Amino acid sequence: MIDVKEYLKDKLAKGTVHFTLLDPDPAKLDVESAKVIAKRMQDAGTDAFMIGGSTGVTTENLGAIAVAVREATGLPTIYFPSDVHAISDEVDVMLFMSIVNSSNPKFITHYQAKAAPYIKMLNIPTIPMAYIVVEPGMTVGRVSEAKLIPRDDIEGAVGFALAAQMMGMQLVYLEAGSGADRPVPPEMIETVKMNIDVPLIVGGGIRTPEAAAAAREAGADIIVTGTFVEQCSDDTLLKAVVKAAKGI
Ligand code: 1GP
Repeated sequence: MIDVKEYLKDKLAKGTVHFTLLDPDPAKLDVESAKVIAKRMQDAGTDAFMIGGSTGVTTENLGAIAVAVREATGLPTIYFPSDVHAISDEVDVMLFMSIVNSSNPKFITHYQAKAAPYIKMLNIPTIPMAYIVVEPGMTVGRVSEAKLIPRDDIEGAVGFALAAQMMGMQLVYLEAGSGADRPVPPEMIETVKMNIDVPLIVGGGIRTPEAAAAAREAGADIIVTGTFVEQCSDDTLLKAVVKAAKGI
């Protein structure tokens, strides 16, 4: 298994990192397509694969996609959890996340308390991460009962990010929601980044080289693309988005 913390430290020291998000819900992705997409994304220059989705994730489909990605690329597999019942030791690391602006304590600490003993038993490495859902929030905003951060409430986003860092979170994720029509505003990324010391992940609605470059220039350390990767069959465009995200 890859030591993802070390891998990331190394990559982040060299510049902005790109993560490909794969949704293991079999209604959206099968194992064979996952191998093909993973290889294409590796060729496009992606650094790692996040695996997760808001619905339909099970231990079995999560594990199967992690194995497929590992076999196809050898790149890190990172579980981006959604369901306390779906936990697989086939991933290299799990983002142990709290949806810090949820209005339901289940998503802040209660599900985590249910999952933690099981994660310990399986000996899965974890990285503590604060997940902050910004408008429009999409499915994850709805499912997690997030009190969405308005797009112009930069101070609100900074408050959550800083509080999370003070609580010991090692990553902060600003999420506009998968498939969002607008990504997180660059001004919000910039101000949050200025206020925290831990790496900042940004995702949701990034599907053009311009949007990826804007997130990187605003200060995102890690840029995530999911929907775009699922939908784009143009390898040149895939490469252009990854390059813009990484600034290469
Ligand atoms: C969702 O931020 C990720 O959690 C990716 O969003 O699917 O819009 O790229 P997209």
